[in-house]
Amino acid sequence: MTAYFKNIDKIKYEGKGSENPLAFKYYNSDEKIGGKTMKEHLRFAVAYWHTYQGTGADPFGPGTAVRPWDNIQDPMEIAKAKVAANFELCEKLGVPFFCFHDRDIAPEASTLHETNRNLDEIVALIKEYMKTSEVKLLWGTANAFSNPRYVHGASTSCNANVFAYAAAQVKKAMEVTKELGGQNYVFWGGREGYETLLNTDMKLELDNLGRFLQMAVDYAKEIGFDGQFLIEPKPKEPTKHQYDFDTATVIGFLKTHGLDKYFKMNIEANHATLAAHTFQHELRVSRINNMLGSIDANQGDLLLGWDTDQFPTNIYETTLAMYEVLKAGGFTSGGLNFDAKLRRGSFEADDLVYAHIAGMDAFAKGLKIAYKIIEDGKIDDFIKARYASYETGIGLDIANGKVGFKELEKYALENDQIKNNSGRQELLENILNGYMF
Ligand code: XLS
Ligand code: CA
Ligand code: CA
Repeated sequence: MTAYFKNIDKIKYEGKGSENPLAFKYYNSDEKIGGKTMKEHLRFAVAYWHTYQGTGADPFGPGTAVRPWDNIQDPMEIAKAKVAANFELCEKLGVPFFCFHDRDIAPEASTLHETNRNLDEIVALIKEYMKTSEVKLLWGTANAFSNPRYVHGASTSCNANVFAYAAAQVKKAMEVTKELGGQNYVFWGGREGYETLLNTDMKLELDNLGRFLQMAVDYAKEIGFDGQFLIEPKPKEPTKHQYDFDTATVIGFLKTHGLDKYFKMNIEANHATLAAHTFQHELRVSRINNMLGSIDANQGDLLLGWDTDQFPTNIYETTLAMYEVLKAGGFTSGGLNFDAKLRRGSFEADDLVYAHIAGMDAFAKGLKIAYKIIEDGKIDDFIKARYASYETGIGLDIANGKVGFKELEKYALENDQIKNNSGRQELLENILNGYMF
């Protein structure tokens, strides 16, 4: 069998002191943290699109990536090489899952019929690999945004034929995800948004998006797909106004359309940044609504206003993310998918390995610190004490819905000399630093 990552052996855990760049310093898959192994906690996944489709092209120049399948011409043979490369990479990294868009794994042909045939052929090949490999599919999705037919969106297009085409594509992508044992199915609203209201019927577009998602729910029931449906919020890019702006917007939309019980969130760090939220904020909003499903583990650049999709290396971010995941009770069907791409200057195939090691170590370290923060309880105790006024007396009555404005006016007239306590933000930031270093 051809090896695509020839210079790479299986990546092992060597611990913090190791100077081997091809070893984990923190990710020790079998190490137990609070009763679960790191592998079970973190559920890493490789993202097919950036890892095998990414070329490093940008608006100023073509791709720079040098890849082992560069000398293959036939698109289907390239697709097959990428399947082999995917299983090899996941196994060498010890990454238990991968994720894909339909068009990442098989090339689009000139008719939908032929495109589906290409997909079936590659899915059969992936199934063959899965017979002998432990690598599984975390989630599948449909790319209903790249092809020019989606210029005005997919389910929110002004053109009903495009709505129908997108439905056919998502139907097939769901079938394929089921066939490969995918544990989730993701909806990211590619071009579901608008550029200007001068040409947009916003109400119709949003209603159509709701109808489309309802059709997906109905079809999942019909075929017995029991994976979790996930929605991935993003505020802008590619359209100026994306309908799935952020978690709060998406939850409101799902509730309006009676769909909230069928969906959880797939939170991407870089999308949180674009929405002017922190990654932790998006995870917290999901968690308190019991909708934290999965994570697209990357990071953005605070100095740039676009989706840089960098590999996650910021330990503060990974720590606070894992704090939310642990507080949510851990992942069930979800995981940490590296929706991240190499910088254009990191063009060698081996850079894919270094990048994943960096991301895996950053989340492993984050997990350990987050676990310590929760176990130690200083921060949680502080928060609990800060809201203690709601545990007795008038606060408890407010929380239990026992009082209204009249009772509260009576209380306030008798208790109008207010005393507040400090929020102690700097103290808490220093306590966090104490856990970090
Ligand atoms: C794009 C999104 C996309 C989704 C899957 O910004 O991150 O890649 O994760 O369609
Ligand atoms: Ca993503
Ligand atoms: Ca992104």
